[in-house]
Amino acid sequence: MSGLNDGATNADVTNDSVSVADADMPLYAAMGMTFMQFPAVTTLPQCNAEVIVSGVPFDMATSGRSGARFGPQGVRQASVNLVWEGARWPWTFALDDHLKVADAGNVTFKHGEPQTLVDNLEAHISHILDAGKSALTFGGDHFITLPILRAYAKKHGPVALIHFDAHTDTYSGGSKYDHGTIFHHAVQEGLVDTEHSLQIGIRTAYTLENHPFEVLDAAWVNDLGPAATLERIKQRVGDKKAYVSFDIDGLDPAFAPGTGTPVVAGISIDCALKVIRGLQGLNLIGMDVVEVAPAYDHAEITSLAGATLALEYLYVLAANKMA
Ligand SMILES: [Mn+2]
Repeated sequence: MSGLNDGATNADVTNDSVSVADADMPLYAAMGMTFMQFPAVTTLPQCNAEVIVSGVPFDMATSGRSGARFGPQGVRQASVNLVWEGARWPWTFALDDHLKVADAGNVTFKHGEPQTLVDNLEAHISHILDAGKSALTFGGDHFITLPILRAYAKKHGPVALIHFDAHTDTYSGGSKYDHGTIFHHAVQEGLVDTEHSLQIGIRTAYTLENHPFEVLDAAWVNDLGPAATLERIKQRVGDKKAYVSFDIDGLDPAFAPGTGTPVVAGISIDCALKVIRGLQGLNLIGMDVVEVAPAYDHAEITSLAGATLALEYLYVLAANKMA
């Protein structure tokens, strides 16, 4: 063990996955544990995992309360509660028997230079996709979905988007690094196949005229329930390649208080899990869970919800493979 004054610096300390204190790495970027205790990986093309988990500890695009940079670690920490169950209820098989998943740690960037996050994240996701794998990514604020979608569109063409959120994130004020404008830019850049995309759980103002997405607002979902919601999703998405973006503030603050811009009267975690579980049979190619901000959380409610939604998605991928 190095003493304090022997010339060693933190930059010399490494573990299997990341350099703990790379000069360009923001504080808190180092990974403490993996999601669901999946193996940690560094060399993506050589690893045999089919799904690569990544964290993006970035919240410089947040308009409200910051703190989503701690989301990846919050979700990974809460996932410990889910590891013991060999076959997650109500699934009848163990995930590990049917889907190989690994955790690649956190995407890093240069502090104060948001464009380096944009570049590094798109390159990282492209690296995963070019290796024939798919991505499950934990934010970070919702801005991270834009570079991810750029990588996905480059590989797969415009994707059908299944977007859970309290906000449409289609605001067009022109701001570039902004978690409220990402789907405006994604549409402008042709990353999303809007004819086959939906936004679910919306309960804040947006421009109704020429809105590019079908919206299932929170009141509609709460009144009609998960079965009707799934019917609309399946009809809209069809057999298109579909990407799921889950802003945790789509859930009601009772189920997800730990987030930057909470809005009351959202959907329940029970409803959201039933909807994710019901996506079985769709051509799912990726997912992110964003806006978990553990500093505003209580008893890991929000982190656990995020971890559980992501795990449910992995079971759906496994079930799709088995079908
Ligand atoms: Mn959002």
